[in-house]
Formats: sequence, structure tokens, C-alpha cells
Amino acid sequence: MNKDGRPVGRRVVLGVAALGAAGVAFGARFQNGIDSFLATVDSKDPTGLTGLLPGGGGFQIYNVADSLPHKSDQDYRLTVDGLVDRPATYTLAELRAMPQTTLVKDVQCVTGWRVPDTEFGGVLLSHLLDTAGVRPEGKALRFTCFDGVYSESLTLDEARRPDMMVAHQMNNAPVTDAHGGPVRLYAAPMYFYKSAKWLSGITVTDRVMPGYWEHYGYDVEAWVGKSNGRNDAPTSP
Ligand SMILES: Nc1nc2c(c(=O)[nH]1)N[C@H]1C(S)=C(S)[C@@H](COP(=O)(O)O)O[C@H]1N2
Ligand SMILES: [Mo]
Repeated sequence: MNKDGRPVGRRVVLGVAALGAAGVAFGARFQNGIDSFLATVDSKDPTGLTGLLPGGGGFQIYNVADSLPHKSDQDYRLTVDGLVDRPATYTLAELRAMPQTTLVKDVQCVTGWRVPDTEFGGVLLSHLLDTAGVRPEGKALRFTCFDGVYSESLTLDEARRPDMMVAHQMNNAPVTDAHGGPVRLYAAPMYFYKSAKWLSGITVTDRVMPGYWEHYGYDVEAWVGKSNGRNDAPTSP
């Protein structure tokens, strides 16, 4: 950790090929200690230029793995297991056939960038949990990813909120590889590090198992405005 108590992570590597040339910027360094390259891909801004400005509305693509993970819609699977009565593995088509929810909120990274009014669509975690039948010993969820590296956690109470979902749509289009498609977590009321990309597993556990960045000092409870001693105002570099 650096002196601000922020994690100094592994280099964040971006898979370039799948992003294409447009909207990708290299070389800009992140200001806060995460040793990362910055790339911006924003469907509303194909030039990517606004994303280079603080508060400019662009996403920054994060990936702690060594390459950009990819799974086709056909190959994608989501497993729900652990302390449940009915473990299951779902295809993307099966997830799409479940009751769908849409949320429009500001995306807020704990490092200060924010993207207003971003729409995510998919299946509420509460629906998946009800379908699986959580056993009384179940107290938390552990999320794992097919990048093989990242993980996240939520308490069961957090996960059952109506703004916690497994998302396969983002701004009315399928979630792209760069943004964690085909399916990512979208934990709307929390900082974006909670929203695990390339989601492959949801395991019901008897206690919270802290996720990737939480091992490097990020708060396990990641409520926007309350955690990591920050408010939710964007910061400039
Ligand atoms: N699998 C995985 N999920 C992840 C990350 C990651 O590196 N790997 N980074 C997290 C962080 S810190 C943020 S801010 C968001 C970034 O999402 P984006 O790349 O779609 O902007 O993803 C979160 N989920
Ligand atoms: Mo983040």
C-alpha cells in the first residue's frame, strides 16, 4: 500500500486487440498509485477523448489479469453453488430468459472517475438466490471470474437488494469483452470495484471472503460515499 492507504496493485494490462483502435488511449498514468495504463472506451464517445478529461464521462477499463478474457455467448456459463439446495449452471440464453431488470445509475470508481446515467440490464441476484434456495448457514456470496484472478464478495443482505444484479446488457447493448462480458456483476450502490467482470461463479458461503482489491486494502463494504474515507465527488488528477 502507498501512503494514502490505497493499494498498489499489479500492473493493469489491457487487451488491445479486442478493443480496436478507436477510443483507446495509452500511456496516461493513473494518479493514485494503481500502476495502470489507462484506456477509455465509451460507446457514446467513439473518439475516447472525453474519457481523458477528469469527469469527462468515459469509462476506464480495468483488468488485473494478464490478457483480455473472452468467452463467446455460446461458451459462457454461470455457476451458482455453495450453501444452496439447488446448485445450477446457466447459459447466457437461460439468464436472458429469466425476469429482467434495468437500472440507470452513475458508475463511480473509488479512484474518482464517474460515468453518469449508465444503464445496466440483467437478472437480480435475489432471483438467482431464490431459485437456488439459500440454506440457513448461507451468509455471504463469493464471486469468481473467468479471468482466473479477480474475485469479489457481498453479504447475503446486500446481495438481496433490488439494485444488485448480474448484468449482460450495458447501455442497451451486450456487455463487451472489455467491460467484462458476456456477464458481469453490477453492484449499483457500491464502488465499481465490487462489480466483478467476466463473472463465472457465485458461491454462497458462511462468511464474507474478501475480494481481490480488498486484500490490498479496499473496504469490503464499498458503499459509494461511505467507504475508503471518500465522498462520491469526482476528483481531478
Ligand atoms: N474481473 C475483474 N473485474 C473487475 C476489475 C478487474 O480488474 N477484473 N476491476 C474492477 C474495478 S477497480 C473497476 S473500477 C471496474 C471497471 O469496470 P470497467 O473496466 O468496465 O470500466 O471493474 C471492476 N471489476
Ligand atoms: Mo475501480
